[in-house]
Amino acid sequence: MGWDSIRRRAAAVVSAAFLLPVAVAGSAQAAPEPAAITALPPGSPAAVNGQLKVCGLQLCNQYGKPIQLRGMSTHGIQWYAQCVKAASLDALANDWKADVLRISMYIQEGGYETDPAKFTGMVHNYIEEATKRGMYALVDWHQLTPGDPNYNLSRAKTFFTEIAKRHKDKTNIIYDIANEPNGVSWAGIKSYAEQMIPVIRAQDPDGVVLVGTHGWASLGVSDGRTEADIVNNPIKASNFMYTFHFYAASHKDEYFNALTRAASKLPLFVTEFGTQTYTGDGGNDFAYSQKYLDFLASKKISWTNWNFSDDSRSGAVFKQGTCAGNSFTGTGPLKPAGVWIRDRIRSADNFPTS
Ligand code: IDC
Repeated sequence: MGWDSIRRRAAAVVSAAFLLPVAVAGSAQAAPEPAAITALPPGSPAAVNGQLKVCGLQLCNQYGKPIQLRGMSTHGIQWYAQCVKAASLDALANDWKADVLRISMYIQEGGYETDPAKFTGMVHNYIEEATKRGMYALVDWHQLTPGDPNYNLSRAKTFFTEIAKRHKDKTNIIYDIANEPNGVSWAGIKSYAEQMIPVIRAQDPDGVVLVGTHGWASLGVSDGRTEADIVNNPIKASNFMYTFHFYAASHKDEYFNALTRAASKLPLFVTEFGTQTYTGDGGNDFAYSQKYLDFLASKKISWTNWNFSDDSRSGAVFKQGTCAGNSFTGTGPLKPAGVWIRDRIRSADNFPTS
């Protein structure tokens, strides 16, 4: 079923129920929290699918049906906030027909640690902007260097408590607590996840949580390990998924085969991939990328592509300079990787409602 017919069918199920009583103007309450929950546009991906839940190995919608979400990841918001604005998000939702926006907030490299209040505020805002446009908001704790997520544990607790507390009544938030763990064992990541998941659940009991796997979210392959580390020692929690990342010009059969084996054993979400090398640059391998995407479609494994910016690299979908203006629709502003990925995000969704 196409997105447009879903839009028509679901139009009646308007989410007026999302509106909460508006705070009394001039009340003494200092809390700057929004008075009302932003409504999801009827018929949009997030309105149709509603609150997600991990069921078995799948990501299921509010009707308990497995679905695949497809969308884009921002670049680091400390560098490319200029690419995440009204016109570009309108294009992502309406022209690209994306289901999900991954909000990539680095912790180091000039990110969250330098100004927690500022970055938390940016993420709050992007969540509202995604919500207004009917997309899921995937909040990415983009730890990378250092690679051990335990290094940022207390920061992560503070950040996710604030995010989950503010947005717990929304149905379109997904929490990614570790982008790409590296230089850390699977046991170390598991320990981190088992501390973080309850922190989020204390605020938002039904939000889906994602956890990066060892070896830069390679299911361990980049460390010379395999998914067996996880299968033999899974995270003790519910309603979460493991993440897998690939860059198709670098990561061929060994990675692909690990993915295919893991897909029959672990709930997976591909929160990052590129059609080029792991530098996010270089030539595109669209043939191998298609092999990955065909497999992900066959298993209804959700994905977000890296990245929605105009940096100089081949994996940034927009031509350099695009983000200074307001023209984001169509293929005109896109590099080759952008043209390719837009087509694959635009193709019809399949969101069963009964
Ligand atoms: C890259 C950015 C680049 C930045 C670099 C270092 O494109 O501008 O200087 O990070 O932080 C990942 C990471 C992601 C990388 C991306 C491409 O999650 O942060 O972005 N990549 O190298 N894992 C594999 C590839």
